This record gives sequence, structure tokens and C-alpha cells, in this order.
Amino acid sequence: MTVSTRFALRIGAPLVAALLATTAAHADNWRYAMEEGLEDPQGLYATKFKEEIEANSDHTVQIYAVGTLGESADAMEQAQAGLLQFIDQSPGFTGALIPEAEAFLVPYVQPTDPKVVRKFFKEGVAVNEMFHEIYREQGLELLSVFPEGEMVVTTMEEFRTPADLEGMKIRTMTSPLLLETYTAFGASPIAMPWGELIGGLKTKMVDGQENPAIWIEAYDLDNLTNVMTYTGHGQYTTAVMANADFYDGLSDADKELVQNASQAALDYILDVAVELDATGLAKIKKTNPDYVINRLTTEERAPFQERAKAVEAAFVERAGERGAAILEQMKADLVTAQQ
Ligand code: 6CS
Repeated sequence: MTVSTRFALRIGAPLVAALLATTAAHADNWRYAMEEGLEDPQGLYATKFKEEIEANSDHTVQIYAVGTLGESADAMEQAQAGLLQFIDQSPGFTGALIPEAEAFLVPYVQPTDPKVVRKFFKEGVAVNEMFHEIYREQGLELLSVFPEGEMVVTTMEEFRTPADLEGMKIRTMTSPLLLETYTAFGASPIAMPWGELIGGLKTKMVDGQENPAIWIEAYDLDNLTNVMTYTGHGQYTTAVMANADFYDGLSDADKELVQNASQAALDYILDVAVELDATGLAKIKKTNPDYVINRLTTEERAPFQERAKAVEAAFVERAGERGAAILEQMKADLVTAQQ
């Protein structure tokens, strides 16, 4: 007879069941860090995730917004060390750690048409099936990947050709592929964390940057530059992860809770992301009527697309066969999503 059976016989089965139930319902406070504020896309996702967890369990979720735990790279170290249970970090930063994540940054592979974006992220094979194992290798359980809007370049001067970009210092996030992209596009890129960008624009350390319209409007980047240009080269993508050891240590019920909350938050953000993109642009037009908004024509995009081939080659060189397979699948997913 095992110790637990003897113990159960002594104190009675109902009491044992009650004790086990208490243990199972043990309430934890889970820490969740993100790169944005509560009103921004990452904040809307995180709030929905928190609501779902708290409505369906005794656990609580504490959200740490941008700036509260350092820069993106600092938060990632804390998540990998298990000090944070959840983290939202974008491939624009994760690419420095996981080269395959830079697939989301390769120019002219991501969808920009709002009708296509939802399908690409919701049903795409690459997004939903090919990254899980890769993030696991870095101690991360990938939960959701979602878009925040088309990438737009804001600069002091107008540009329509790679030659126009010559000499312009463009700030990028810290994934190496972004430096390669803007070098290929003709500019002089400088990688820096988010916390340095506004100061960098004010002191003229950089002349421009790229981000989606919702973010440009929310953080006043339009008032620090003169022109915004739609080049059609990318979609701002972000990803939510859990610390893998923490996730593996959860009960089956809590794993299901986390997966369900992630799914609900993903469905929600996929519905609002496209709307947010349009809202950001409309607000810029209203509050900053003199701001120049250019959209490159198909002909004007062609030389940038041509130069993007070298960026793709740099991606494959770093991310290897696995990266190449992801990129091919993304291209196929794009075609499927466009149908
Ligand atoms: O440019 C950046 O660094 C930031 N852009 C967005 C849209 N979200 C967070 C990130 O840090």
C-alpha cells in the first residue's frame, strides 16, 4: 500500500479529494511584459488575454507596459530566465536571437492588403506551424503571431527611388536584417532600441524610421518628420510567448487555459488590427494636414523589390535551410491568402 493510499484511508477519500482540489486551484500571479502601451495593439491583445485568464481561473495576470522593465532585449532576458512568464516581442528585435524570425522582415513577402492580412496570419502554414519548435530551442513557447499594420517609412525629405534615400539615416529595430534592408534600399541605417528613437529624431542623429501608422500617430513620429511613404515592403509583426519551463510545468487544465486565452486574444486582435491601421492613418491626416503622405506606385516599387533579392539571400545565409523553407512557405501562404 502506498503512503498516499494509507493517508487517504486514514483521513477519508472526500477530504483527500478536497485537498487535491485546493492544490489544483492554486492561484498564481503571472507576469506579462510587452513593448507597447495598453491602448496599442500589443496592449489590446494582452488585456484580452488577461481578461480570459482571470475570467476562467483564479490566476491573475500582471501586465508590464513598454519602458517599465527596460528595452525589448532586457525583457527577453527576463522571460528566458523565468522572471517573466509571458512576453510580447516583435521579430524586429527577436531576429537578433532567432535568425528564422527574420522571415517576417524580408521585404516584399508579407501581405499589406488588409483583406489578405487576416487570412495570412490566421491560416498561414508558415506562421502557425513552422516557428513553434524554433522558439522552443530558445526556451520559449510560442503562443500567437499577429500583425500591427503596414510598415511605413517616415523621413524629413520625400523619396521615390533608392538614389533619393542615399545619405538618409534611417533608424531600424535591432534585428540585423533590417540594417541589410535599408542598406540595400540605398539609405544609411542605424539600429537602436525604441527608447532612443524619439531622442534620436529630435537631435537629428537619425533622419527617419519605419513603423505602422497606428504607432506613428500614437507616439507623435509624424510631428518629428515631414513625410511618410508607403513602400509596400512589409507588415509590422509581433509574437507572444511563454517561458517554456513555466509552460511545461503547468497542469493540463492550465495549459488549456493559456491556449484558449491566446486563441481568444488572437481572434480579437486580428479583427481590430486592420481597423487600427486605418484609424492611425485617418488621425494623422486630421491632426497633421500638412504632413506629406506618399504611396509608391508599382513602377516606383520595382527597384526596391529588385534590391530586396539581396536581403532575401542574406536571410537564407543566416537562417539556413529551415529559414529558406519558412520563406518559401510564406510566399505560398501569401498566394493562398490572396485567392
Ligand atoms: O519601433 C519600435 O521599436 C516599436 N514599434 C512598434 C510598433 N512596437 C513596439 C516597438 O518597440
